[in-house]
Amino acid sequence: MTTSMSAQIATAATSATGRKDRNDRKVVKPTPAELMEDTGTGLDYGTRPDRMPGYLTPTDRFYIRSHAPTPHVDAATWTLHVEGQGVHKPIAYTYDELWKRFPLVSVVRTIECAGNRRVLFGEEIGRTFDGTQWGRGAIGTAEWTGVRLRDLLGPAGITSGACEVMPEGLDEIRARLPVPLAKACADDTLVALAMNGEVLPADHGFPARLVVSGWLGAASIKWLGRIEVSEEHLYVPWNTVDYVLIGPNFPAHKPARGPAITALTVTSMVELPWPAKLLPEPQMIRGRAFAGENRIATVRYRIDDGPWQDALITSPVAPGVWVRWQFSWNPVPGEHTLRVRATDDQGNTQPDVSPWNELGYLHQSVLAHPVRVESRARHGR
Ligand SMILES: Nc1nc2c(c(=O)[nH]1)N[C@H]1C(S)=C(S)[C@@H](COP(=O)(O)O)O[C@H]1N2
Ligand SMILES: [Mo]
Repeated sequence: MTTSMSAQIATAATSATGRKDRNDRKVVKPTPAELMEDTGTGLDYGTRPDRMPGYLTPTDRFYIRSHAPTPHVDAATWTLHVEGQGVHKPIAYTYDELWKRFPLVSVVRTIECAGNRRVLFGEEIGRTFDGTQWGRGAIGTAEWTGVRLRDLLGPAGITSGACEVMPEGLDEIRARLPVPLAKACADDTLVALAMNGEVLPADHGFPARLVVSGWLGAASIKWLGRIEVSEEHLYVPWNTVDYVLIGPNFPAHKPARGPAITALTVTSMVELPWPAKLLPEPQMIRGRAFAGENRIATVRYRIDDGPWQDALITSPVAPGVWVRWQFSWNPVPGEHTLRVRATDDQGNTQPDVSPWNELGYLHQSVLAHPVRVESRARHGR
């Protein structure tokens, strides 16, 4: 895998530049409407929940969430700096060194934006939120290959007082969000160089991105340029004004407007369009459930006012990745409502209403998925 990946490095960089020259798009990969939902920002594209063929999200439809245009980084001259008061000896790595000097690790992990389902959150409470207008598509699962962050920190010598590690992106906004040292040193916190067996695509962070298992997507900083190790808590826009919970239930901690979002909460989705149209015949209904750093324990579903029943979980269950589930249904013609409620191994369960917060984050309510069932003669009209 390594050899073929290195062979692709040149191609990845060239094609990125080529496309940028041809038009003014802010992202590089094609985002066809059959696979991705355009949120209208030119930067953010969701995965269509009904276009997820297997357990992993294929890279061609993996959602993109960027606060600024995809930067074009030349891996040949790029270096990753590890520095800050929390290291004894600052160090810089070249791209080649990252591939060769450290053990390569592959993990399958889900990345989800804290703002996923923001539109549905607005509908739930009868208002709209500012921010990217996400439906259900700001979530995806990939196999990430790279180097453990702790392996990169080691040679710099972490001080005994170090407490936070802050990756910084090379995009226009210099995206950065600190994570506690323990989380930074976890087995599955990676500096990823590849995604689904291919060199990391430009939009997903080429040449290197962080993958922080179970945390809000914003922690998985793309286009890494610098990693700061600190001996004190760092305040940056993303943990004081942007990715914080603001509202009556969430006390502000100055200078932060509210508690910073860390691990994600338990959620689920049905792999059908919204609203869905089905034929009145026996069929398998499939979906996903995700519980951040926890494991999914059960997934239950309910059709209209019927009983809650167990769906069958058909994939491995682990922290930091979604599960796939299914149940069979032979629907009768008419309008139906499908509800799914996932519960994690800590006893957290999807509520009927999500705690309101000004920026519309962490929507996790049981969704009332509208389904119309029509006979073949009327279907498709
Ligand atoms: N440098 C940088 N990293 C970033 C972002 C960004 O705008 N700049 N967006 C973050 C957010 S909010 C999310 S949800 C994830 C999305 O990752 P993806 O685009 O690969 O799906 O990247 C995170 N990493
Ligand atoms: Mo995000």
